[in-house]
Amino acid sequence: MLDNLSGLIAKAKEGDKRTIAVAAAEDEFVLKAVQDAVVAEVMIPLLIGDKGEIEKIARRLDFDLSRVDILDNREGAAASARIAVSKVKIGEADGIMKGYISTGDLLRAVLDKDVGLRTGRLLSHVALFQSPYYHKLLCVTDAAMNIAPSLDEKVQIIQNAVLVCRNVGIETPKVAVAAAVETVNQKMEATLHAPALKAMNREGILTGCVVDGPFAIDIAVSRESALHKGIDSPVAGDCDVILAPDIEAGNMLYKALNFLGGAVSAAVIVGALVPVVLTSRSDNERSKLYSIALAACMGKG
Ligand code: COD
Repeated sequence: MLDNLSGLIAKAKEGDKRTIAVAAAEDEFVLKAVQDAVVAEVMIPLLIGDKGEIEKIARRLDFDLSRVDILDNREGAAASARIAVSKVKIGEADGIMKGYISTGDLLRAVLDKDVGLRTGRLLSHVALFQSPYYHKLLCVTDAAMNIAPSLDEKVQIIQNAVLVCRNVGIETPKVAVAAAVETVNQKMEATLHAPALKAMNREGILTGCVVDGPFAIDIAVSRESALHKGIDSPVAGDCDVILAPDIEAGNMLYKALNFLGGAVSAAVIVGALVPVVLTSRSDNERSKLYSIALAACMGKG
């Protein structure tokens, strides 16, 4: 089991290195992250976008592109995303990374009914955190894709998180269904979803994990707080996964951990044919590298 995110780098280096297609690579922050990933030897980049711009930025970064494949595209970012998707389809790329393109436009190319990378499963965002205030890696989902997931979508979001957890050696993750309170309140949907998810888990419909909740975040991550409130659950204070009620809560938790909680993270979208990396400008350099490494080691034993 990985106890810190730097282990992702070692894992990504094992065996064959994965090729990641960078859609609309003509962006300084993105190319810096790609350069770090190349130096760390975690992946092989395939840069798609305006070649002249990419080369100009690379010179500024002192990034040697002599051994990097670049696919010149001057038809705009959405076209670069379609090319990235097509490269996966023909087996020339094992992952996709977001460049200078909106998240929505990139995801729409991935979700395209005819030429996209759908598998029939729900796509969701899974983030792993290493926080100085928690005793192990912590997964948060979904901070960036599913806006207001239904109960059925939450089942699939948990299943995707279980997949990512297994990839880093957490075999049976403990999943806390996060809410504002620990009791059912008809006006708070998360508190209605929690007992339903818990029941599905108990009945063997939702497998590979232990689900409990609703839990406020303090109960999910602090045994002391849980005991203080009289909650005795194997998940309380020791959860591996926090299931956010919706994208706003998930995104705020993601940003709060990174900006206020001293955490580093690694995040990917899973559920498509290949993982998709959505590093944003505001992610720190380490987190960008870890996200690329996570995408590059998904499915490696
Ligand atoms: N998994 C699988 N299929 C999906 C998913 C999913 N998570 N989401 C949509 N689809 C399918 C639908 O079934 C449908 O067939 C098609 O894709 C289009 O779905 P719509 O109508 O919901 O598509 P859009 O274009 O309105 O929205 C899809 C987005 C992924 C763009 C949307 O969910 C979105 O904007 N998510 C938030 C992205 C974001 O802004 N993140 C910000 C933080 S980085």
